[in-house]
Amino acid sequence: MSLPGTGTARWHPAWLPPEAFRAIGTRRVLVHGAGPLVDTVFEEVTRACADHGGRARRTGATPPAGTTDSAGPPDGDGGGGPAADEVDATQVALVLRGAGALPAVAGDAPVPAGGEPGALGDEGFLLTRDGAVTVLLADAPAGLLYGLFHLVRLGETAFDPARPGAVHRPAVRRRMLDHWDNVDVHPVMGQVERGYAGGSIFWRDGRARRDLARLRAYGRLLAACGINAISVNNVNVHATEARLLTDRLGDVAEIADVLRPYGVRVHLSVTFAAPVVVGGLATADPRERRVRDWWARTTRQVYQRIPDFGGYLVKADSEGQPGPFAYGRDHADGANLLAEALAPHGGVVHWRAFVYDHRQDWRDRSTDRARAAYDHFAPLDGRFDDNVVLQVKYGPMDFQAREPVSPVIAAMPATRLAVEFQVTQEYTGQQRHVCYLGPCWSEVLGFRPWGPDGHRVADVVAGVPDRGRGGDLVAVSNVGDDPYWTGHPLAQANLYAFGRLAWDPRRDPRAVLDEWIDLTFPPTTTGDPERVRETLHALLDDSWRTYERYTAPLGVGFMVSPANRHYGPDVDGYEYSRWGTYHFADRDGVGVDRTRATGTGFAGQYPQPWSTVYESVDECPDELLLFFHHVPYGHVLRGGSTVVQHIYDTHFAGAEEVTAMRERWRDLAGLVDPALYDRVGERLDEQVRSATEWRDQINTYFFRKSGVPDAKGRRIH
Ligand code: GCV
Repeated sequence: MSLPGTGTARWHPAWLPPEAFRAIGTRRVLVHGAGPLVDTVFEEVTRACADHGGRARRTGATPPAGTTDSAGPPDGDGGGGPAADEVDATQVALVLRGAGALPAVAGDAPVPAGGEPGALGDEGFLLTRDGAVTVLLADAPAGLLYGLFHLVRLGETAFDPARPGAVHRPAVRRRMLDHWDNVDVHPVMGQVERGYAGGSIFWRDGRARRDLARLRAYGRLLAACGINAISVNNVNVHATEARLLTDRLGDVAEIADVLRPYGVRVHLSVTFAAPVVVGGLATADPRERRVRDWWARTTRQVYQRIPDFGGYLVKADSEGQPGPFAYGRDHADGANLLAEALAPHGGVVHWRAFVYDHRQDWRDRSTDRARAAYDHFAPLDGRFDDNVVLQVKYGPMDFQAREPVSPVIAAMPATRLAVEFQVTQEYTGQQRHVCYLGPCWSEVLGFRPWGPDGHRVADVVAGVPDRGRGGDLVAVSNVGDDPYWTGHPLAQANLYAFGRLAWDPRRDPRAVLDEWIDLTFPPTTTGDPERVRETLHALLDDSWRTYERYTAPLGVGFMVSPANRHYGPDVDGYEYSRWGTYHFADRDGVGVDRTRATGTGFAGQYPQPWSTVYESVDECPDELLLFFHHVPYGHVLRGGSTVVQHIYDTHFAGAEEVTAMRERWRDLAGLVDPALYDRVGERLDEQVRSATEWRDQINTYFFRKSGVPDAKGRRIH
């Protein structure tokens, strides 16, 4: 592995290997504009040109320390002041409008509709041409940075004279990653809760790691896929982590300093009990003046240290975390308390809607965990301050491979909402299994809660009149200190896809994968780019559905091993637990009755047409049948098969598909980096083992329960 500008690298370059910058790095590039993010753009361009023989030049700014206004590569090769003919020879101009007069090379570039000066917003950019010059224009420095990475993604095609001009803007204003990283190693959860990529890149054994070079590389990767916010500690806030808000704030400020040049703002998970835990007060009651003063004072201090601090992320009254209920207050009281403290500084509160009874009695059929978020939050719509973002997991349960879209998303038009995904693969193979989640997220974002003619989830998040005030897309990070960042090298695709879909939720996840493949395995380096692309598509495209096929069937969820922390099968592992995650299989049938007529009534939380569709055993989509209905094993699915035969068929098929994936990977021997090849190969061996285990346990379980043999006579134990 080698990194741009370094010797032996400690980490894989992921989607930013030096080769990815070849197209821009071979050209004469002008960067025009002022400010730290433009400095970053210029540094990137300068490095690319140094690597590939082009020339970088800067106008419109006092140059950053250590360079000259007309610098070529930093080692001086090709540097020196630009002669007039060199200026004329500019091939690419990245221009921040408003930073003095436009350079002549970009002055006559046609501006596509919507790209008029001032119209591009904080992060947008437009790509056009002025004669022979490719011109990228932005109205704000972040737009220039995102524009640069757009050019990198496009490669040579960016410079095609026939390329029509186009305006690009993110659909969602905040595209955020939440790290569930602990500062102290937690006795049960370790350094990173649900982390499958080694330790934390921020913290180790109670201290800040201060691996600033790596943090910077991380910021660069995030910016290159469009992520602009991050929270740096677990939503379960323990004693040490609570102090990040106060006497350990310097650690957070240091991370913010490193990520700032890449446009990534830092947020902090805080405990609702902070006034008590670190503030020395006797109460955290949101109605108490001294509590409000404490938050105001503490938050002011945060902003003195980190002027662009993003805000607080709060898990309250959830899974044992403290919250406003202790004081007889509700979630709006709690969230608005923090919002009030953050508002003068432009900060936001992400208040999580993941609230349910985690001490449920499995004998109690009237309590339904799936109902909980809606029951708690829908009545509060309209009561949250403008800088509160209610953060809702995409499904009503907990990041299962298949869930319906959370009904909360359609129920709170007067509240800002963030939809939360889980890039870390807690329930989807824990980065030992290939499971490309782009198609899952794309389905969620494209879901239309009000039926075929209505708005999509992505529209609600972006903001639509009467339906949604606009909010964010958020995901739990899958990154750790592993050299490949994500444990499984192919899990990098999930992080990349989250960022790209958050920027543009309408993108086809296969096209996103194409981008990721071309950047990570540049065609010029692999010897057989077609084979690399085809093989990676063959492994990744359908891997989420393959995973679904060999694990819990038809949307029923869980069936994972509590002992192995949610890895591998254990059909009844949670059946008699307090977590509310049951499948209710008996000798006659399986599934959870969530209908209004005879069940928990959860189906009634959806607007039409979905409440009717989900209520009906005949209309309910097969893949969600057992989420909404308890049916006999002989129930015939819309697809024509019985439930139990479907279980057998999908489990045999899923396990076979994984074996085929492993075979397919062998096509890449000698074509990709050998260490990466071996790492993926080892994980595929484990995936084959695990998928076989899933197949056998699930099939055997249902065969024993139902007594129904496999119609195809295959071996069931
Ligand atoms: C951070 C699930 C996970 C927990 C996680 C929680 C949450 O319950 O298993 O590890 O806690 O979700 O999202 O808050």
